[in-house]
Amino acid sequence: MTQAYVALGSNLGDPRRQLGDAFEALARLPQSRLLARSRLYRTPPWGVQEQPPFLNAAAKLETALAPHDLLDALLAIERAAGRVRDGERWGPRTLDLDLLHMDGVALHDGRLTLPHPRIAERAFVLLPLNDLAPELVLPGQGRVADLLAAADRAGCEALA
Ligand code: 5RU
Ligand code: CA
Ligand code: CA
Repeated sequence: MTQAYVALGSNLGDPRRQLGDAFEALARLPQSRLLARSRLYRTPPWGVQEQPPFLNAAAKLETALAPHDLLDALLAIERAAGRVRDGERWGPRTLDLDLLHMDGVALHDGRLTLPHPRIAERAFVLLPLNDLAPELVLPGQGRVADLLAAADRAGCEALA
């Protein structure tokens, strides 16, 4: 079994409900257990700024799935949430699930890079990940709590 961390994001439809449903879907993944869920954060949109604010969160799983099988399962959860991929790369979405890290795994291919290469620069990933694993060291990037301390979290807030 491997511990895995997944980022959740939504800024279309009913983001709070979609993240709640996504946590339930993660809890039902085969050969896996949902160990912890972060708080929800409201965050300003990065990348393309003319879109609604996001809700972001993170999940900690224990899984026997191989990385690409877990990725396929996450994409299936996105599709079940009504995610439409219309070619706009950074556009608004009902649900985005990103595999951030799996303990002991480093890989890079056309579908997946682990650890996710852009965690260090994204407060909307670091804030929820810090709820789950402040001491986690991401190879090549650093310790989550240190990365968060250096990140620009302007406009980000935890929901009650
Ligand atoms: C460029 C820079 C593109 C940073 C992207 C989310 C990026 C987002 C999200 C917030 C995107 C990828 N902004 N922008 N939360 N995803 N707040 O989940 F992240 S598009
Ligand atoms: Ca993403
Ligand atoms: Ca994604």
